[in-house]
Amino acid sequence: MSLFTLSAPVAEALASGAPVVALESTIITHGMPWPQNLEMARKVEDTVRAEGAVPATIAVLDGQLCIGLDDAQLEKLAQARSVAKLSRADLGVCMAEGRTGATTVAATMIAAALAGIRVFATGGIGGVHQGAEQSFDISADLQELAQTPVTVVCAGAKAILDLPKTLEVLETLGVPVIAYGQDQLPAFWSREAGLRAPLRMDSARAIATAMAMRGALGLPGGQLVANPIPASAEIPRDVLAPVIARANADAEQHGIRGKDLTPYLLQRIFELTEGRSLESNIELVLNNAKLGAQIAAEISALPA
Ligand code: PSU
Ligand code: MN
Repeated sequence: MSLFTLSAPVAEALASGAPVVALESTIITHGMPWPQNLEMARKVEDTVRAEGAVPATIAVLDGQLCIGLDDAQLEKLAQARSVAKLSRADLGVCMAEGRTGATTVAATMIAAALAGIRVFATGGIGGVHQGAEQSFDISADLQELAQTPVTVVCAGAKAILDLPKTLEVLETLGVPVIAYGQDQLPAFWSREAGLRAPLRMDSARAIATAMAMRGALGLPGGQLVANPIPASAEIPRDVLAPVIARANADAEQHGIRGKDLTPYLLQRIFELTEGRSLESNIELVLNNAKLGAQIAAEISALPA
């Protein structure tokens, strides 16, 4: 049995050098409630297709690492309960035990790189949590960016994280953090984090070329592209700040930690904003899927 299964459209695109965009599944199972999660997953795939690329949503289904899901598989995953959340540490165990799990940014990067997919679009990455000096809670996503050669398009780090510490760790790990089209670091639901991004680029072609340069230099790892949420969908920082503070306080009070923390915070913010955070979340993921597809097209067009 082969290590992973490519869907027919993904296999075809990879064989012909056509652009492919990897998509994660934890955002479906742990990041959004049913049925908006399925709607989002379908729309993201459609957005990638509309830009002329092939979407490859990644998950482990009954032990098989699947790269590219069909609609029935997407729907089943979106409805499933108690699906495992798979990061680098969990992938092998889930596959060995024949179980089903959703891939985080880290695990999706690993699968994408295995299949030869160079670009991956998502919402937000994991990072350094607030209070990490006590909890040591730093997402494995950051280490993955340092070692796996995939360009990850996100909307910046979630404002539930400690953004200055997240940038410091990424700098230590040698990960390029590139704001797209602006100097400021975007902060997921808000266009600006109040922090300058380490790097800025203004075109998909330049981002594709930078990835190729990294490879040519023999540098391992990927790039993090932070694409600001469209202005029409943004929730301003001052509106969110008290909501995030409240969500973090609730998490602490209820002793939520480890893998459960990010899903808990997202759900709590969804409740506290009466669904507005989810609408923004969906819009920013679609926006990232579009840019991801454009970057994938530029990578396909680079001279071999
Ligand atoms: N951003 C979202 N929803 C999510 C996540 C990010 O809007 O569900 C997920 C991603 O899969 C990311 C993970 O890799 O949260 C990070 O989890 P942790 O902080 O436990 O590493
Ligand atoms: Mn964590």
